[in-house]
Amino acid sequence: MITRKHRAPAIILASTLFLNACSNSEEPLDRILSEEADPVIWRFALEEISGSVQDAWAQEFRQRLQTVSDGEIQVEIYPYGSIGTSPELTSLIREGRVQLGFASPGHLATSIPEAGIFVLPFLFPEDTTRNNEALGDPELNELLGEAWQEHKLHLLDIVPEGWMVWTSDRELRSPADFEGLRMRTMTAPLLSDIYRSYGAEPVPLPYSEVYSALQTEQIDGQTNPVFAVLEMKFYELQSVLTQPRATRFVSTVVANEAWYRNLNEDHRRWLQEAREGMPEFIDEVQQEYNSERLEQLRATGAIEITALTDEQRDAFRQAGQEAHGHYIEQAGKRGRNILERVLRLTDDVP
Ligand code: 6CS
Repeated sequence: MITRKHRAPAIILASTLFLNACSNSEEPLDRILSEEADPVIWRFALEEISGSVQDAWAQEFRQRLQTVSDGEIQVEIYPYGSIGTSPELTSLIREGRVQLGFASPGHLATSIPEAGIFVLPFLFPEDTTRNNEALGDPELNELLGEAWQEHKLHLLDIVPEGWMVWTSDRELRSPADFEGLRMRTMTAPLLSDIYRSYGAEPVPLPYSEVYSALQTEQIDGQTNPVFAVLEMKFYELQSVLTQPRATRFVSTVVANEAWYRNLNEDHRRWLQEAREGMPEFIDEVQQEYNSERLEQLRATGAIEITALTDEQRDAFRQAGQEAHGHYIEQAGKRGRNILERVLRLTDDVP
């Protein structure tokens, strides 16, 4: 039986005091970007709350940086809700008011269409090891890095956070089940194209508004990795969790490009050293968070958990195929090169 449940909002987006304080600052930008202070503070903005995969990445990075710099660099972490929505965080990084942070393609592709490659369904290898190899491909990273750079961002790392699942007020086994479903997506237009190709009515919203949109019945479903469904409490308001294994949630760690370029030799080396081994670290964390939290969700008994069969997945694979065309329309020649590179990487694997 499918029922809707109503509870108090899981999070309330905190005020943007910090953001306003920075924007109204009398200090010129070059002072804010200055590295003369002792210890040097690097601000790091998260698109997720404390206890999330992004938080685990940032906490580990802070620790490692402290060690390699012998305490000279301190990282201040701003969890989601403390300074703004994803596009706002990205703007703060572009302006250099925050040096580092996460920028997820599901939002970022609005301004950098090339980033949309990570939201295309059934594209990257299904096998985790092969997927991680593809994400680390130097040619792919170079093409993506150029696009990020044109938008004042330096692409540091690509961080997979686990398979996206659908949560909804109904069973979703075929594109026909999406007919008329108001599906919350991240804000990039390509995601709307994809869910429209399934028959849904896409509703792009910031992450912070998803719980209340479910509560007020403005949306019928949303899509995110399992760990997020638990920590953002979306399961409280949804009846079915479906695992289509169509797309992984992928985010990127970015820096302000000018700040990165002007780092002194030591700082740049420490930044590099602190990130060594991070892909292996975060992959373990995301697997652990997603599998443990799936069991926790099961234990609540609040949401039915199901997975699509290969045959059912094929119907979505076919329906979503036209998104490749939308991606190339939006991301142009470089987008075509990126898509061709990913297809080649996927073909390369036996
Ligand atoms: O759905 C979103 O908007 C967000 N989901 C996650 C898991 N991370 C950040 C992103 O903005």
